[in-house]
Amino acid sequence: MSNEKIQEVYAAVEAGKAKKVPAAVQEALDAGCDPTAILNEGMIAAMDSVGAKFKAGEIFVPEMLVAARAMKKGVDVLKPHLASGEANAAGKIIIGTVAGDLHDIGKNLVAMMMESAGFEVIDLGVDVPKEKFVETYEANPDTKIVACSALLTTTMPSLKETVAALNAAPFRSQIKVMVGGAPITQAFADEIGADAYTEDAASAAQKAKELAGC
Ligand code: B1M
Repeated sequence: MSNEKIQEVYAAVEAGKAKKVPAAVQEALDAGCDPTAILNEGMIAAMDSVGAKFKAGEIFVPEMLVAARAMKKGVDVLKPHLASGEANAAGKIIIGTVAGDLHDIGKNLVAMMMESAGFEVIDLGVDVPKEKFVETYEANPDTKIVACSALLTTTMPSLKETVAALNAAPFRSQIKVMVGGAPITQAFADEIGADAYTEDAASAAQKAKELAGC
């Protein structure tokens, strides 16, 4: 029964039904589905399917965009059920998707999970120039972690440049630099000199707590 409800979320996100997704997520919650399962098996899995169809030339950018909008509506409903932490107690985090990259769903999930873990999150959005990460730290020197997302293989060099700019900054020893996104690996994170790589939003929040000494 609850699996059926998650399948309905999956189908609505995959089809980009922005009006239907919030109701489908609510129904899945009401049926007792685990919020994390709704997110992973319903919404993220649907986006993977959308990505595979795009790659196969079955759908195009507008359809990806519509699915992304639908997913965001669903995340709004899910957010209070995933959030749990004490607000702002763990410290400050700066987060953004690197220059040239417009994908924000994964980054938004990471930001949301970090907020849930008790961090105050300064979200710089997408297509963030490396200088902006540095300037934002300078304006917020109590920041503990700078977190950067890259979702395209073509923006991995941009992530490298961003981390290099942070590594060259005089405040480098005061912060931890976290990186992530679908094409990123632990090996790449090590190569570019980041402090931590995590695969998904939940482990990013967990790692952030560890790095901040919470
Ligand atoms: Co684009 N896109 N897209 N896209 N898009 C992908 C990423 C792609 C894999 C699709 C495919 O071909 N199969 C492919 C990249 C291929 C590659 O890199 N080799 C791709 C492409 C090619 C493109 C364009 C180039 C298409 C074009 O224009 N021809 C273009 C690039 C635009 C740009 O950025 N400059 C483009 C555009 C778009 C849209 C704007 C239409 C839209 C984004 C809308 C938005 O984000 N608001 C879009 C979408 C929706 C996708 C897919 C379908 C879904 C992305 C998504 O939201 N996934 C995607 C296919 C896919 O992912 N399977 C695809 C769900 C999200 C939860 O996952 O973002 O991976 P993800 O986040 C994960 C982890 O990566 C991790 O946590 C999250 C889960 O818990 N994570 C972190 C993320 N950040 C982290 C940071 C951390 C730790 C973990 O620490 C700091």
